[in-house]
Amino acid sequence: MVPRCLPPPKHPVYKSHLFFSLTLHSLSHKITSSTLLHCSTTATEHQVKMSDLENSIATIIEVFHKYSEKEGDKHKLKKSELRDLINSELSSFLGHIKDQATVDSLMESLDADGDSECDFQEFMTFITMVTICCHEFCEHHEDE
Ligand SMILES: [Ca+2]
Ligand SMILES: [Ca+2]
Repeated sequence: MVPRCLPPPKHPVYKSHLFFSLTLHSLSHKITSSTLLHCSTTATEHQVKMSDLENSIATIIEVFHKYSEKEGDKHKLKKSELRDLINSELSSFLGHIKDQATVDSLMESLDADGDSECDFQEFMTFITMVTICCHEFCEHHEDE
């Protein structure tokens, strides 16, 4: 089931979720260094099979870095990197970004710290919004 009728990137529905607080710090203490070691070991050596959810988390991290490392700061997406990521990895859900104004507007929405780039935390807010929209879309269509 792939939702294909999500609102475009500039749609207000995304902004409404923008500031919901991810309590990252309350979660981070639960992720011990051994968990991180386990993750990196399994990702590189495939010694232990990761679950679907763990695989999805690893994929999100991997995809972010695939694009963030292309130009400039390796840990942040500049506008062109963000556009390329969406056009290559999210176009089934969000469509293609063709004009600069859409990229500018999206970056403005995501850029919480105002450095004109999208870091991983800002990216995760975006992925969370898209995921929530997908979930709402699926629930809505299940009820019909
Ligand atoms: Ca970059
Ligand atoms: Ca930023």
